[in-house]
Amino acid sequence: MEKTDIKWWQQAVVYQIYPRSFQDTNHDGIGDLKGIEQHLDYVKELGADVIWLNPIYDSPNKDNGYDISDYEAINPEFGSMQDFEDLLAAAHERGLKIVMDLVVNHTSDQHQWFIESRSNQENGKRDFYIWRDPVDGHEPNNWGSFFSGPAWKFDEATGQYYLHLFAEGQPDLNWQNEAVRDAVFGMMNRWVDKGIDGFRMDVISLISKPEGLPDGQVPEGGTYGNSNDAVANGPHVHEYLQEMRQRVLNNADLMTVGEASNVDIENAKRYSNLNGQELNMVFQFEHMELDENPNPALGKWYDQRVPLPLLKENLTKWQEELANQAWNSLYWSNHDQPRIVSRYGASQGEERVLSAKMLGTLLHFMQGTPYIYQGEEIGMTNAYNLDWDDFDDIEIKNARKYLVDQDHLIDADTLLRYVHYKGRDNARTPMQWNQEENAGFTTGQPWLKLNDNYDEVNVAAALADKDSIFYHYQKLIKLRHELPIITTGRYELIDPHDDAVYTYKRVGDDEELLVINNFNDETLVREYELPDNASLLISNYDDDQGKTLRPFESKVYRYQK
Ligand code: ISL
Ligand code: CA
Repeated sequence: MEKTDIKWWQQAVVYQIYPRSFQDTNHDGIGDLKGIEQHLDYVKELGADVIWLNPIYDSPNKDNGYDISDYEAINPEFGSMQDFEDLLAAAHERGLKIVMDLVVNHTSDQHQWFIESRSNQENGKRDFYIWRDPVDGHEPNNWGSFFSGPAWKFDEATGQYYLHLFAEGQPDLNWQNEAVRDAVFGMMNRWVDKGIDGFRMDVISLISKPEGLPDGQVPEGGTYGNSNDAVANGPHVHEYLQEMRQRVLNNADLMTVGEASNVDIENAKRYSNLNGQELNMVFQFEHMELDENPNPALGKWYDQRVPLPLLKENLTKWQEELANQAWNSLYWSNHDQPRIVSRYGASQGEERVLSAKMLGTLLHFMQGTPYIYQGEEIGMTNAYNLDWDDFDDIEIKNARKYLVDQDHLIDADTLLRYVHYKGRDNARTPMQWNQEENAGFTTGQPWLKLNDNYDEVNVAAALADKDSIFYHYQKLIKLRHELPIITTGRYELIDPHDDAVYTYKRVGDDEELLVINNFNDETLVREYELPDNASLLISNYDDDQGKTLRPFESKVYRYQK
């Protein structure tokens, strides 16, 4: 990769904000746009270039904003369109870009299109969604929803089923209908005209459904067919994205990232090809799905860590195979994933701090565009203090309803253990700003219980400590901005079979970086060949003990070849 070819979004670092949990300013316990504006300087201080906002559009919140009832109105809980315009202007003043969530695989069942669509079979909007007659009095096929239970809902009034790959309140749009594409692209262009800087596209790999909607495979012991496998990367998805590129994305210098459930290398090369026909990059899921339950009927619900060699093999595959052809996104966390220190590091004490820095270093020295999820930069952990009555997430609630109560696949205590390891609410507890009541998030009643460790884990404490995780991330971002080799260098894995240490190189024309990361909470000895001119670029300890690697030690050397 030539240095001159670098695009701005390849050298950028993205900070993801989950507005509901970031900062409340009007005491209703719900984060809002004004709260985000208040903290723009914080994001700037960290050094990120781009903010990705989770959905802020009008929504009945069956799935926290991923069920949109009006794409062109702001959810009043978050503020007004004026607040949004103010936020965008304030961000731009600081040189920060804003990328919006685009949720167009489905709408809310409260969206005007669906209200019309379900009104009767002859309605002009009927074909905006995916309606089918019952087959032998049953669902049209065996697909299960991503949130457990069936993917079809029978509509008594019109005698047909509609498809919802996610919650019942999230009917799938029919992308085969040209009028749907016109409506979506028109809406996107109006946001582009407002001056936004890009889109993160929700489950974009699912928009093209397979011809004839064939049954999915039912896992052993399971009840429903796998709709993800049946639908992902459908027959027209690339065609639709190329059309979107022509009709919307080429109208401005945007950053685009497709959330691509079930995407493999070959598909990713098409979605995010450097030829610029579709998207800039995708969020692939393979490294997030290594710790799924061996019983496929239980899907993601599990509590066992991944052996390190498997993680390396996977991340390495993506680094090697996309190089010079497509572009990677790099992420450890988001609003759907548990906290990364609780997954690959430690949740408590000094080890929490060390492991957060180690994990940050490992990710940020790879090739791709890194995403930091709010709170990751202070090492926020899973919320082990939340119990059944505290959860809000529909995925967690449905897992309880279907996997425990209806299908008896698992007992409630085991599921709770899995939820504490994997549940989405681990990421969604309010941002921890300081030691004050509700961590400074709200003076009202927070919409979701806080993690009870905010006394220790909070932004104020991080900013006051020069050795904090925050400043480590700040340094990682700065290095990415300053050293093109982090963007362009070739990746090379050093220790594929080592089950405790993950070491890789970035190879440039005349220099190299050696990135060493100890995943163990024990001291180990490992020896690497280093030229005499090697200097330590960043580390999470204040001295270098050569071949001795202390718990979660992470260090990067830079040297001339
Ligand atoms: O969250 C997941 C695993 O825990 C995924 O299955 C997730 O549902 C999937 O990646 C799609 O996620 C996106 O679309 C969903 C929404 O609930 C998620 O928050 C969003 O990121 C439906 O819009
Ligand atoms: Ca509020």
